[in-house]
Amino acid sequence: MTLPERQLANAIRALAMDAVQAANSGHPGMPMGMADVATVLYSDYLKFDPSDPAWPDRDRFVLSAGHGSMLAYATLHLAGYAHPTIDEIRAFRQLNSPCAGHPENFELAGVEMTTGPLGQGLATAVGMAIAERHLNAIYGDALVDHRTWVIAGDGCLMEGINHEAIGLAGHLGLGRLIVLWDDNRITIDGSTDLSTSEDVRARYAATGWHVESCDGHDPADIRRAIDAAIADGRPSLIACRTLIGFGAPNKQGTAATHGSPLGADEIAAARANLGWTAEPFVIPAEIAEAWQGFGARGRTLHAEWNDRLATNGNKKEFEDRLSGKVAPDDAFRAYLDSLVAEPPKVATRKASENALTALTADIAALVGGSADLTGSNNTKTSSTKPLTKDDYSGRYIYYGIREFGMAAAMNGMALHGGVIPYGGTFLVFSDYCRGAIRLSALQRQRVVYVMTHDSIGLGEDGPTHQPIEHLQSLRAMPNLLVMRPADAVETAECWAIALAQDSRPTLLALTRQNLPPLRHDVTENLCLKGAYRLRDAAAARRVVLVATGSEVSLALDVAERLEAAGQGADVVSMVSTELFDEQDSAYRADVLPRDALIVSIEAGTTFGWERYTGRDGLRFGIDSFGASAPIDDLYRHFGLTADAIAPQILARLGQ
Ligand SMILES: Cc1ncc(C[n+]2csc(CCOP(=O)(O)OP(=O)(O)O)c2C)c(N)n1
Ligand SMILES: [Mg+2]
Repeated sequence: MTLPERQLANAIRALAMDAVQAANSGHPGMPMGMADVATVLYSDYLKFDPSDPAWPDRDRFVLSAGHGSMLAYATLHLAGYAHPTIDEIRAFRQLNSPCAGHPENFELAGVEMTTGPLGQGLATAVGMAIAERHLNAIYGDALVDHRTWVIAGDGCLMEGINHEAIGLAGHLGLGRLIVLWDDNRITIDGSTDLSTSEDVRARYAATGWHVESCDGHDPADIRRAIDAAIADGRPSLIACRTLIGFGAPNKQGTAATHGSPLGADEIAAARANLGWTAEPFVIPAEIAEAWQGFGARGRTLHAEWNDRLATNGNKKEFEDRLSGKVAPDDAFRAYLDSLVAEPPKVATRKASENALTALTADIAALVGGSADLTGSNNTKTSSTKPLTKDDYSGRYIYYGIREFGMAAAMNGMALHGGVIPYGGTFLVFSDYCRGAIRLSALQRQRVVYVMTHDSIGLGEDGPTHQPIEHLQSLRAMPNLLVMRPADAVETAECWAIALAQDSRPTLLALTRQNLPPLRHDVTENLCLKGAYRLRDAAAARRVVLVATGSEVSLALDVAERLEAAGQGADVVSMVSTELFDEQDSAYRADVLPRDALIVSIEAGTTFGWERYTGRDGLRFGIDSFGASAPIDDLYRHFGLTADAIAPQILARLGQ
């Protein structure tokens, strides 16, 4: 490496060393090891414009090895983005600095996604690459023509999700996805020899990837490998052999550089070794200037792109599409009206398909899929043709049995923009997606999870397939909207609400079994309030029955029994606890009055329902694993029948 180019990379190394030292926390090793690769990427390949980090046709760069966050902060700063400033880098990992411990998409423009949970960055990048090809197929090279770059470490490649992600990417032939693997043979515990003997290159090759290797400290060799990756039609893995902590004379190549400051002595030695004489947090002018010059290429490309957009016949449609704003149209209204005209007795999974049929016909941005349960999740409609290697314009993705990979890919599509992803599996397998659902919520992305077979109501498949703790555990997740509709009208309303979200994901919990129609008025989307009174007590109100989904009709039966015994009972459909909690206290007190016995009914854990019933209320649910049997036997077995519930309530009322 010529001195100047090495010095450009040393700017990343110096900022990483100094920021981690100042914070007394963080990971200097990875940014120091990958500094040369990152410098080549920014100088010659990455398409970016620091003056407009949201330019739709920019390349996407994902730092999957999120612990090396200082690499992202250093490169953004050096390349001339407005943020982070040097003061923000000085405040690395401190409260209110956008330079958080790990990169966060909502803190800094230019950080494409939140990374840190190893493996998910790469898997999310697969979704970005899918979105790029999809939009390219619709709008052409003139408007959409960019790459997705990933820096991933040994950990990202070891995680199980890596298998799902690269399998999907290989199958879909995502040739514009290039992964730069920080092949440093070190993880936290020490040498990778401790834990793996895998031939990673062979695994990627077997999955349909193009594989290259290079010396990660030799710019010419890095360029050769990247050029080969670009030339190949398959997704590419480039194994960049690096020394973790490169430049720190006594610690490089060891796990000691991974996750703690180098210390003043080692930093001084590294500065001497690298020929870096500037003070901490000072970038010499000629180096700053050279880095800022890297953006010139992107600025020119951006200007040319602007010209193409201005004269493009699809300009308005493209801009509308990218804005992400959608509103259900007349066809959806007509569908809602049809539910009143002819109330259907359907499973909510089927009701979801019916709503989607209207919505996907109208909203081109909706791209669906399922983790091999298409016929069970009812996620495919006649408007959504398969998205394949040969036809990226399709809108339905056969994710295969890759729940986590699907969820991460959906995050990538949402983050990319221009696509509103939804995808299905059984609710019980939300556990398999959980890490990515959490990142949908944390990253504030509109992803819709279509989770069917939402209780023991699925019947004979038994306890492995029957969710128990899932609904409540998902409700415990911040910024995730969990919705469990009770009939076809509520299901349609939930879809409208999910699509109207601009900063959170929605999880729809849907039944396998048919449910009777309960709502006969669609003038107002009542689900928006989270919970509402579906039935008013006839006799003086003593009880409020709060139920969700399939148990709302059960609650209505219970109410009949109570009324027959002279005890007035409201029935509340609690579609979404999150939306209900957002209502004002007067509304909440009206729906759940203090002077009534509050009773919850949900075919899942009772854990947490005290939140609404109070300690003195009653909670009906299932606090064990389910069982294998026909549905009616199961509801009887678990005491979820009007026969079983009504007497207990009457007893509590002293009747
Ligand atoms: C899912 C997940 N598990 C564990 C961790 C904690 N962790 C952070 S970095 C790391 C080691 C990663 O090794 P590697 O990717 O090789 O990074 P390097 O040490 O080479 O920088 C671990 C276990 C994490 N961030 N995410
Ligand atoms: Mg490593």
